[in-house]
Amino acid sequence: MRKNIVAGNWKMNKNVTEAQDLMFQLLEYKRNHTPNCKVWIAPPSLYLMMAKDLYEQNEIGVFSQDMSEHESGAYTGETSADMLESIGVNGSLIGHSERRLYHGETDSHCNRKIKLALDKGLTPIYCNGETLDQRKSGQHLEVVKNQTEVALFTLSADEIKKVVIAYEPVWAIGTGETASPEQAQEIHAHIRNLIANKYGNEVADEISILYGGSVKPDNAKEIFSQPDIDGGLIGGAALKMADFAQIIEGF
Ligand code: G2H
Repeated sequence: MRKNIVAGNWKMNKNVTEAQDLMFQLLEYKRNHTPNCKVWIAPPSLYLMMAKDLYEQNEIGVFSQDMSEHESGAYTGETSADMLESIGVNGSLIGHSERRLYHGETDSHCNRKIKLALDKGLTPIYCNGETLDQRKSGQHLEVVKNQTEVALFTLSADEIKKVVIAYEPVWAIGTGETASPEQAQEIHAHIRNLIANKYGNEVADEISILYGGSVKPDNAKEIFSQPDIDGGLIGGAALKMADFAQIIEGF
Protein backbone atom coordinates (compact mmCIF):
# COMPACT_ATOMS: atom_id res chain seq x y z
CA MET A 1 0.00 0.00 0.00
CA ARG A 2 1.43 3.37 -1.01
CA LYS A 3 1.70 5.83 1.85
CA ASN A 4 0.79 9.50 1.53
CA ILE A 5 3.65 11.56 2.88
CA VAL A 6 4.38 15.23 3.44
CA ALA A 7 8.04 15.71 4.31
CA GLY A 8 9.68 19.02 5.20
CA ASN A 9 13.27 19.52 4.07
CA TRP A 10 14.55 22.37 6.22
CA LYS A 11 17.85 22.57 4.31
CA MET A 12 20.42 24.80 6.08
CA ASN A 13 17.94 27.00 7.93
CA LYS A 14 17.21 27.91 11.55
CA ASN A 15 19.36 28.28 14.66
CA VAL A 16 18.68 25.97 17.57
CA THR A 17 16.03 28.16 19.21
CA GLU A 18 14.15 28.59 15.96
CA ALA A 19 14.42 24.89 15.17
CA GLN A 20 13.11 23.89 18.59
CA ASP A 21 10.27 26.34 18.23
CA LEU A 22 9.17 24.92 14.88
CA MET A 23 9.51 21.34 16.14
CA PHE A 24 7.24 22.19 19.09
CA GLN A 25 4.69 23.85 16.82
CA LEU A 26 4.63 20.77 14.63
CA LEU A 27 4.16 18.50 17.63
CA GLU A 28 1.32 20.66 18.88
CA TYR A 29 -0.26 20.59 15.43
CA LYS A 30 0.04 16.82 15.21
CA ARG A 31 -1.56 16.39 18.64
CA ASN A 32 -4.56 18.46 17.62
CA HIS A 33 -5.07 17.13 14.09
CA THR A 34 -5.26 13.77 12.38
CA PRO A 35 -3.62 14.29 8.99
CA ASN A 36 -4.40 11.96 6.09
CA CYS A 37 -0.70 11.54 5.48
CA LYS A 38 2.52 10.77 7.27
CA VAL A 39 4.37 13.87 8.43
CA TRP A 40 8.14 13.77 8.26
CA ILE A 41 10.87 16.38 8.71
CA ALA A 42 14.51 16.55 7.65
CA PRO A 43 16.11 19.17 9.87
CA PRO A 44 19.86 19.94 9.85
CA SER A 45 21.85 16.99 11.31
CA LEU A 46 22.79 18.99 14.37
CA TYR A 47 19.15 18.91 15.48
CA LEU A 48 18.30 15.27 14.74
CA MET A 49 18.73 14.07 18.32
CA MET A 50 16.66 16.94 19.60
CA ALA A 51 13.89 16.00 17.17
CA LYS A 52 14.04 12.33 18.17
CA ASP A 53 13.84 13.28 21.86
CA LEU A 54 10.89 15.54 21.25
CA TYR A 55 8.99 13.10 19.05
CA GLU A 56 9.51 10.15 21.38
CA GLN A 57 6.20 8.61 20.36
CA ASN A 58 7.39 8.67 16.74
CA GLU A 59 4.45 10.94 15.81
CA ILE A 60 6.65 12.67 13.27
CA GLY A 61 9.26 10.91 11.17
CA VAL A 62 12.75 12.33 11.50
CA PHE A 63 15.10 12.18 8.53
CA SER A 64 18.63 13.28 7.85
CA GLN A 65 19.23 15.48 4.77
CA ASP A 66 22.14 13.30 3.67
CA MET A 67 24.34 10.46 4.87
CA SER A 68 27.76 9.07 4.04
CA GLU A 69 28.41 6.54 1.30
CA HIS A 70 30.99 4.97 3.66
CA GLU A 71 30.30 2.76 6.64
CA SER A 72 32.74 4.38 9.08
CA GLY A 73 36.29 5.67 9.38
CA ALA A 74 38.37 8.69 8.39
CA TYR A 75 35.71 10.73 6.60
CA THR A 76 35.77 14.10 8.33
CA GLY A 77 32.42 15.82 8.53
CA GLU A 78 30.38 12.81 7.48
CA THR A 79 27.48 11.08 9.22
CA SER A 80 27.05 7.33 8.84
CA ALA A 81 23.93 5.22 8.48
CA ASP A 82 24.94 3.47 11.70
CA MET A 83 25.05 6.78 13.59
CA LEU A 84 21.63 7.76 12.28
CA GLU A 85 20.18 4.39 13.17
CA SER A 86 21.72 4.52 16.63
CA ILE A 87 19.81 7.69 17.54
CA GLY A 88 16.54 6.38 16.14
CA VAL A 89 16.40 8.48 12.97
CA ASN A 90 13.87 7.05 10.50
CA GLY A 91 15.80 7.56 7.29
CA SER A 92 17.66 9.98 5.06
CA LEU A 93 17.23 12.09 1.96
CA ILE A 94 19.65 10.81 -0.65
CA GLY A 95 20.76 12.56 -3.83
CA HIS A 96 19.00 15.88 -3.35
CA SER A 97 19.85 18.10 -6.31
CA GLU A 98 21.70 20.52 -4.02
CA ARG A 99 23.99 17.64 -2.98
CA ARG A 100 24.50 16.81 -6.65
CA LEU A 101 25.16 20.43 -7.62
CA TYR A 102 27.39 21.58 -4.75
CA HIS A 103 29.00 18.30 -3.69
CA GLY A 104 29.33 16.40 -6.94
CA GLU A 105 27.05 13.53 -5.97
CA THR A 106 26.13 11.08 -8.68
CA ASP A 107 23.63 8.28 -8.95
CA SER A 108 26.39 5.77 -8.21
CA HIS A 109 26.99 7.53 -4.87
CA CYS A 110 23.24 7.45 -4.29
CA ASN A 111 23.16 3.72 -5.01
CA ARG A 112 25.80 3.05 -2.35
CA LYS A 113 24.07 5.29 0.19
CA ILE A 114 20.69 3.68 -0.44
CA LYS A 115 22.13 0.22 0.17
CA LEU A 116 23.83 1.31 3.40
CA ALA A 117 20.61 2.96 4.59
CA LEU A 118 18.53 -0.13 3.86
CA ASP A 119 21.07 -2.37 5.60
CA LYS A 120 20.52 -0.33 8.75
CA GLY A 121 16.74 -0.37 8.43
CA LEU A 122 16.59 3.32 7.45
CA THR A 123 14.14 4.59 4.81
CA PRO A 124 15.96 6.26 1.92
CA ILE A 125 14.16 9.13 0.22
CA TYR A 126 15.89 9.04 -3.15
CA CYS A 127 15.67 12.38 -5.00
CA ASN A 128 16.00 12.76 -8.73
CA GLY A 129 14.90 15.11 -11.50
CA GLU A 130 16.06 16.84 -14.65
CA THR A 131 17.61 20.28 -15.16
CA LEU A 132 16.01 23.04 -17.19
CA ASP A 133 18.30 22.39 -20.17
CA GLN A 134 17.45 18.71 -20.12
CA ARG A 135 13.73 19.47 -20.09
CA LYS A 136 14.02 22.09 -22.82
CA SER A 137 15.85 19.64 -25.05
CA GLY A 138 13.23 16.96 -24.44
CA GLN A 139 15.54 14.63 -22.50
CA HIS A 140 13.61 14.63 -19.22
CA LEU A 141 12.15 11.14 -19.52
CA GLU A 142 15.51 9.64 -20.47
CA VAL A 143 17.38 11.48 -17.71
CA VAL A 144 14.97 10.34 -15.02
CA LYS A 145 15.04 6.80 -16.41
CA ASN A 146 18.81 6.70 -16.20
CA GLN A 147 18.86 8.17 -12.68
CA THR A 148 16.29 5.65 -11.48
CA GLU A 149 18.08 2.69 -13.02
CA VAL A 150 21.55 3.55 -11.74
CA ALA A 151 20.47 4.45 -8.22
CA LEU A 152 17.82 1.81 -7.63
CA PHE A 153 17.88 -1.11 -10.03
CA THR A 154 20.59 -3.09 -8.26
CA LEU A 155 18.18 -3.49 -5.33
CA SER A 156 16.09 -6.58 -4.77
CA ALA A 157 12.29 -6.32 -4.96
CA ASP A 158 12.09 -6.44 -1.17
CA GLU A 159 14.63 -3.65 -0.88
CA ILE A 160 13.17 -1.28 -3.46
CA LYS A 161 9.75 -1.52 -1.79
CA LYS A 162 11.27 0.24 1.22
CA VAL A 163 12.51 3.22 -0.80
CA VAL A 164 10.57 6.46 -1.14
CA ILE A 165 11.29 8.43 -4.32
CA ALA A 166 11.09 12.21 -4.60
CA TYR A 167 10.89 13.60 -8.11
CA GLU A 168 12.22 17.14 -7.96
CA PRO A 169 12.74 18.91 -11.28
CA VAL A 170 15.82 21.05 -10.68
CA TRP A 171 14.26 24.00 -12.50
CA ALA A 172 11.43 24.10 -9.95
CA ILE A 173 13.54 23.99 -6.78
CA GLY A 174 13.38 27.14 -4.72
CA THR A 175 12.65 29.12 -7.88
CA GLY A 176 8.96 29.70 -7.26
CA GLU A 177 8.34 27.83 -10.49
CA THR A 178 6.41 24.60 -10.04
CA ALA A 179 5.96 21.78 -12.50
CA SER A 180 2.32 21.74 -13.54
CA PRO A 181 0.37 18.87 -11.97
CA GLU A 182 0.30 17.25 -15.43
CA GLN A 183 4.06 17.59 -15.94
CA ALA A 184 4.70 16.07 -12.51
CA GLN A 185 2.17 13.29 -13.05
CA GLU A 186 3.80 12.37 -16.37
CA ILE A 187 7.18 11.78 -14.69
CA HIS A 188 5.69 10.04 -11.65
CA ALA A 189 3.82 7.61 -13.92
CA HIS A 190 7.02 7.16 -15.95
CA ILE A 191 9.02 6.24 -12.81
CA ARG A 192 6.30 3.87 -11.63
CA ASN A 193 6.24 2.21 -15.07
CA LEU A 194 10.00 1.74 -15.06
CA ILE A 195 9.72 0.03 -11.69
CA ALA A 196 6.76 -2.06 -12.84
CA ASN A 197 8.67 -3.22 -15.92
CA LYS A 198 11.64 -4.29 -13.83
CA TYR A 199 9.97 -5.56 -10.63
CA GLY A 200 6.29 -6.02 -11.48
CA ASN A 201 3.13 -4.03 -10.77
CA GLU A 202 2.77 -5.20 -7.21
CA VAL A 203 6.13 -3.73 -6.24
CA ALA A 204 5.55 -0.51 -8.23
CA ASP A 205 2.22 -0.02 -6.48
CA GLU A 206 3.87 -0.09 -3.08
CA ILE A 207 6.33 2.71 -3.67
CA SER A 208 5.46 6.24 -2.62
CA ILE A 209 6.64 8.84 -5.11
CA LEU A 210 6.69 12.41 -3.80
CA TYR A 211 6.87 15.61 -5.79
CA GLY A 212 9.24 18.39 -4.74
CA GLY A 213 9.88 21.84 -6.13
CA SER A 214 8.15 24.99 -4.89
CA VAL A 215 5.16 23.21 -3.38
CA LYS A 216 3.09 25.85 -1.59
CA PRO A 217 -0.23 25.96 0.27
CA ASP A 218 -2.01 27.12 -2.88
CA ASN A 219 -0.78 24.38 -5.23
CA ALA A 220 -0.38 21.36 -2.92
CA LYS A 221 -3.91 20.02 -3.19
CA GLU A 222 -3.93 19.92 -6.97
CA ILE A 223 -0.49 18.31 -7.13
CA PHE A 224 -1.41 15.68 -4.53
CA SER A 225 -4.61 14.83 -6.39
CA GLN A 226 -2.66 13.34 -9.31
CA PRO A 227 -2.92 9.54 -9.43
CA ASP A 228 0.81 8.78 -9.18
CA ILE A 229 1.75 11.54 -6.75
CA ASP A 230 1.82 10.31 -3.17
CA GLY A 231 2.84 13.51 -1.43
CA GLY A 232 5.49 16.17 -1.38
CA LEU A 233 9.00 17.04 -0.30
CA ILE A 234 8.64 20.61 0.85
CA GLY A 235 11.49 23.10 1.23
CA GLY A 236 10.79 26.79 1.77
CA ALA A 237 7.15 26.28 2.72
CA ALA A 238 8.08 23.81 5.48
CA LEU A 239 9.80 26.56 7.45
CA LYS A 240 6.56 28.19 8.61
CA MET A 241 4.08 26.08 10.52
CA ALA A 242 1.03 27.77 9.01
CA ASP A 243 2.18 27.03 5.46
CA PHE A 244 3.31 23.50 6.25
CA ALA A 245 -0.04 22.78 7.95
CA GLN A 246 -1.97 23.93 4.88
CA ILE A 247 0.15 21.69 2.68
CA ILE A 248 -0.47 18.71 4.99
CA GLU A 249 -4.15 19.49 4.67
CA GLY A 250 -3.82 19.18 0.89
CA PHE A 251 -4.59 15.51 1.57
C1 G2H B 1 13.09 21.10 -3.42
C2 G2H B 1 12.24 21.47 -2.28
C3 G2H B 1 12.49 20.56 -1.10
P1 G2H B 1 11.50 24.01 -2.36
O1 G2H B 1 14.46 21.19 -3.06
O2 G2H B 1 13.40 19.52 -1.27
O3 G2H B 1 12.49 22.82 -1.92
O4 G2H B 1 10.11 23.57 -1.92
O5 G2H B 1 11.97 25.21 -1.58
O6 G2H B 1 11.59 24.18 -3.83
